[in-house]
Amino acid sequence: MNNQPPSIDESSPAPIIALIMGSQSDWETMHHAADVLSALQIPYETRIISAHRTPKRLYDYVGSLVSKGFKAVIAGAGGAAHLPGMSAAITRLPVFGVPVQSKALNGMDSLLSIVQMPAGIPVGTLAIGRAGAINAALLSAAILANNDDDLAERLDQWRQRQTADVQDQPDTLPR
Ligand code: RP5
Repeated sequence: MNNQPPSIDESSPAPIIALIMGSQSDWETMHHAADVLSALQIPYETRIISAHRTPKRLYDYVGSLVSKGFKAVIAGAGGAAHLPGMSAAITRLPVFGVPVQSKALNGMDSLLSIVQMPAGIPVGTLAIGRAGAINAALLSAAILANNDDDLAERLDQWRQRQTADVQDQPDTLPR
């Protein structure tokens, strides 16, 4: 399990996915998206950006993504989770929102904050928690694969491996 943000390697290709989160505490969920992006060899960049605590960082960073060649944003946040929606307000890039499971309301607050966007500013909202983080990465990959045959091949292989890993019958449990 990758529990540390990846170190920046200047020799790696320029990032095309911005993987942002509202707090260090979100990394426990969002590293699952990072793991999938790494497995599919999609270059990404991670940032902690809070819509509430660091609004200037949000405007500066998300506002610069198009000119830097990024293709999509994955944004994870919990509670009053305004990061995905505000990111979508700032950039025309597709934004995928991951509701982080909150302590107080189990992530329902995060989910509703992210999914209930007003018409005109879309956020593609995924499931609460780990599943949402993984699927945000896979959805980003699926979109990028439309214009990248090598990535399409890697994504097909990833899906075939997943299918092959499902056993026909359950293991017997110890009684
Ligand atoms: C949100 O508040 C973050 O996205 C996080 O999920 C939540 C709690 O943040 P911390 O208090 O753990 O920094 O902004």
